[in-house]
Order: sequence, then structure tokens, then C-alpha cells
Amino acid sequence: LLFRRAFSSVSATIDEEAAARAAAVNADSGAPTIFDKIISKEIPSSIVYEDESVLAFRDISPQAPVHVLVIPKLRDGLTELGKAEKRHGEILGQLLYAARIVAEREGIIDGFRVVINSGASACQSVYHLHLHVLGGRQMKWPPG
Ligand code: TR5
Repeated sequence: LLFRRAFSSVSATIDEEAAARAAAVNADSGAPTIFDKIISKEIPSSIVYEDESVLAFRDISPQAPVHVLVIPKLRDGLTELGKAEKRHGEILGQLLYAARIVAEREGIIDGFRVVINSGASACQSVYHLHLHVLGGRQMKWPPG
């Protein structure tokens, strides 16, 4: 049983990496992502914070008691952080500040983590820049 558990967790990791690599094939294409439909509200989401530039909503597969994604409403070339240019400075600051507002609203301002996966080797799976705001449990270091 232990062996099977260990094996299934290894294969889950491999599946995740495979999914991220598959998504990366389209990363530079500027193809729409699922987040466009969340922004347009075609797909419902649990919104935690919204303003004219930023949307924050609960992750569908939470990795902590609080797991919220913070995204720019306009992708504007920001498929991933690795593609950021100097002109993106303002929106990058707005995203980070929105993460702080989310942390306060969610009651985790005393301790929370902000993660950005950029690119396939970081297991990015959706190519529309997003910050993960995680909290509500003890985080470990180093991250996996
Ligand atoms: O792996 P990265 O860093 O790219 O993070 C993408 C995140 O988007 C993951 O944590 C997913 O769980 C999350 N995700 C994916 C979908 C989704 C979502 N969060 C909220 N709602 C979602 N919908 C409706 N559809 C998804 N495919």
C-alpha cells in the first residue's frame, strides 16, 4: 500500500509536469486562456477582490485553506512573469498590492505566501500571469 501511495504521488507529479509542458506549447501564441472567461464572467468564479485592472478569485484546486489567484484583467503580453517588460511596472505593482488586500480580507495578513510560477519548469499551467496568494496553514520552506 505504501509503495502504491508513493507511486501514485510520483505519477501525479509527472502528470502535472506533463500538463504544464503541454500548456507551454501555446504559451507564446497569445491564445486565450480559461482566465479570459473568468474575467468576462462567462465562467463563474468566487471573487475576493476586483477593481478596474485586477481580479482576484479562489483557486479551483486550493493548496491551502486560503488560495486565491490575482490576475491582470488585461494580459497585454504578460503570459508569464518571464515576459515582463519595464512598461508592465504599474500593473505588476497593482497585482502585488492587490495580493496584500486579499491577505487582509482573508484574515491571513500576519502570514501568507505569494507565488508566481513562470514557465514550464516552474509548472506554470495557465499562460495569463497570476499570483497565487496562499495562507491559513503553516507554510514549509524550501517550496517543492
Ligand atoms: O500552475 P499555475 O501557476 O499556472 O496556476 C494555475 C492555477 O489555475 C492552478 O492553481 C489551477 O488550480 C487554477 N485554475 C485552473 C482552472 C481554474 C483555476 N482556478 C479557478 N477556476 C478555474 N477554472 C474555472 N478552470 C480552470 N481550468
